[in-house]
Amino acid sequence: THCILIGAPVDSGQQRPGCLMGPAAYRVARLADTLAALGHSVEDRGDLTHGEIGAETAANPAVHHLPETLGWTRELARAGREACRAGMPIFLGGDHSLSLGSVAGVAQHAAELGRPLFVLWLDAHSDIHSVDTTESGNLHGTPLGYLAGRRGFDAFPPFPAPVPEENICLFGIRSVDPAELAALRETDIVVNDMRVLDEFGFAVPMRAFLDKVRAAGGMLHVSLDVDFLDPSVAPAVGTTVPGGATFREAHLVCELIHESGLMTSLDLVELNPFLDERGRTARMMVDLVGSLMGRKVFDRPTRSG
Ligand code: DIR
Ligand code: MN
Ligand code: MN
Ligand code: MN
Repeated sequence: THCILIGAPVDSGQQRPGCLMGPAAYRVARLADTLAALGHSVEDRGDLTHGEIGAETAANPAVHHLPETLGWTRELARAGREACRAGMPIFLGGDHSLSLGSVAGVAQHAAELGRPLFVLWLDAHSDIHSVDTTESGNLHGTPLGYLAGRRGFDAFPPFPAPVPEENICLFGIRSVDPAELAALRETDIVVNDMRVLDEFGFAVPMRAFLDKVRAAGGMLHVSLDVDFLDPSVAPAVGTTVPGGATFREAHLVCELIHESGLMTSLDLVELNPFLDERGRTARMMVDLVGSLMGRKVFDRPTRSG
């Protein structure tokens, strides 16, 4: 695979400074070498900036940094679409508001190819607020609402090709705000919350989703939020939630995704290296990318299909 690294030092989607150091931390943690060692070619396109920004405001007074977020969304959509034509974009965040743009670019590309896009959201949170419903005003809580084409995004460019609800899978969630719960209840989004994963394990629901993507001939965008992981293995994130995926569960999920051969783009988001000890979480994330891209951590035989 030709992997295209796109640094997105986005810090405007939440209020704890530090995510802007994420792309640098992934580079220091040897992401490119890890991919190259697995036989992939790697092209690092450096870091984006949010470009020129306006003075847009939102009706919801809680919302902050809207112009910056719009700037990032435009730049990421452009860069993402361009990268999709040349290989597999890996977006190095940056907080999760970067997915407003990364998925817009990927969706535009999929639409041009006439292929259905599927989105796998590995996260503690459901991120399905809109600009109107967010209580924190942190726009990192809104990308799923945008890419699903939901209302409440008048300030944003119309999403190029909204992802059908049944093509979206939430995986690992355990923190959902009331407005998000209401939103999820009116959609056909597949919700594999922690209760489901406790009961059925990680592999069964993951295989079910991947089978659906394969059957549809779909492209698969994976959005990996650091807080999908349990804080004990990935402490460097602003919004830790107890009860997340363990080291082994996370690697299992990544290996299953790799074995499916379906992933066509990837976001790595919410890493805040300033909260870490010696880059531990960055190294954990790079290790997971290794599993996503073909490394067998436990050297288990590959099960096909
Ligand atoms: C919360 C937290 N639902 C909010 N969201 C986070 O502020 O909207 N997403 N942390 O990753
Ligand atoms: Mn700022
Ligand atoms: Mn998130
Ligand atoms: Mn999260």
